[in-house]
Amino acid sequence: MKTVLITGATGDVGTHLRRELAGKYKLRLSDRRPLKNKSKSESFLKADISKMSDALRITKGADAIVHLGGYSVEGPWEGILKANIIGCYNVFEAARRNGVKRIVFPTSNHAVGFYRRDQTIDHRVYPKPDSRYGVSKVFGEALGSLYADKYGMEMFMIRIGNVNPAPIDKRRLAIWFSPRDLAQLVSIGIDHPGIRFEIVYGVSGNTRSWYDNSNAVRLGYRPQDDAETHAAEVLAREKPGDPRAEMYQGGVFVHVEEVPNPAAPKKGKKK
Ligand code: 15L
Repeated sequence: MKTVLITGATGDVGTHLRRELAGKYKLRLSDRRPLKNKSKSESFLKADISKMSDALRITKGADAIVHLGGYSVEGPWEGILKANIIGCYNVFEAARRNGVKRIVFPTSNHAVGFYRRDQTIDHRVYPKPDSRYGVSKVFGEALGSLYADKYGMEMFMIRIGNVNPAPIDKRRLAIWFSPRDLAQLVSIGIDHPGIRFEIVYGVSGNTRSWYDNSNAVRLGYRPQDDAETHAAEVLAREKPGDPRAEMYQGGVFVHVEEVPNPAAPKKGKKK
């Protein structure tokens, strides 16, 4: 059984992934926050990936890495720089030094959020980030490309839409990614032979998708879910939003300056 390191494992996506991948891989989890409810088949290493020594410690001996760690929304530059740029560099570089070839990097729809909603885009489009967060994801994609070409590493970049048990609004009807579809695509990223550098979209088989996800299909992805089954109830409660947010795929990320970081330690609690 492969040992798969999941960084940022205590976050929402990590929590879905742990449940969906249980029994398929030996899961080594890491986060700077403590992990509650660890199962017997999981191990946990507390780590701050903005420190290279921590990144080296957690990546040692892994067969593959799913690098979820870092800011998952728009935030202040200092936080994005430390968690998403330095943290990403440290994890990729530590993997290289420790001989871990395969990395699944959940990039984001916000790497291309300034494409309009009436456009269909594929994995070959030029990035159009909608936020500092989006820029940090473009950085991760570029770093992955460098490490694939220069060091022969195997980089699987998933531009994730929104992982949730069900789509939560109109925009998410296009970019919803059900937990079981997430697990299927991450497993392709871990196991598919002969990956060098690939970009795919992390979305379910949504009728309203604005992505041409043929690269994922080529690699074997067969989504089980379609947000359309939730469309009537989602649209019934939808309220008109900011016109800029309505025009672009990235939604509010195209104009907000900050969104509370779900990964931040709670105020008054020790890091
Ligand atoms: C993302 O990239 C975030 O990680 C997630 O929290 C959502 O905000 C998602 O995009 C989205 O666009 O809904």
